[in-house]
Amino acid sequence: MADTRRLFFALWPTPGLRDHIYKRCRRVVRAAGGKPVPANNYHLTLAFLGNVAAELYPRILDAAAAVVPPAGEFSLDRIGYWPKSRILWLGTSEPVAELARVSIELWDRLEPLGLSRDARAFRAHLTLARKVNRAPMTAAPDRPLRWALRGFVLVESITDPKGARYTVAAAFPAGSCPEP
Ligand code: 2AM
Repeated sequence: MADTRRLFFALWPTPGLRDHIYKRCRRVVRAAGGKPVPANNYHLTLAFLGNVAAELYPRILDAAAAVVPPAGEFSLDRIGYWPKSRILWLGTSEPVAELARVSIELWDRLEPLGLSRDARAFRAHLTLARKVNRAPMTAAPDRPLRWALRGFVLVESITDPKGARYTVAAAFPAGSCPEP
């Protein structure tokens, strides 16, 4: 089989934010009855690449380094459920333009490498649980969670018998772009 890597770009919470997400959502996650995502795996996907040829990896890094990383902050203030994918998620009540911008810019630079843009419109969400069969009992976390944007990361997903294992392969911090 060709040498491939399963990759996606994401926001990765700090340990402090990750703990707050876990604590403020655990009641609703427990009540939802699905398969909770382990807190160590929490992330907000910006662009899912899937399995890509390993030889593309250096060009993917270069493409990402040319994107202006997200800055500012936004609030995770909404819990939702997508029945089709059976996902319970934590997200935002309003679209976050800054995140949509980064997702679009990433794809603008990845497409020329032969990677396919997700046909669906970007919707910022952090998956809390999978295989969920019922809508959540509440539409908000115990309190909104503020996410201070400090850049984004490239994550490699390694599938082992216990489920997906995510490794941060590269970071693109805010403030790392060369001056024009
Ligand atoms: P999800 O949380 O809504 O499932 C790693 O799999 C990350 O990439 C997940 O956050 C997942 O979103 C996202 N993703 C987007 N498109 C995907 C796809 N076609 N297959 C698997 N994961 C996908």
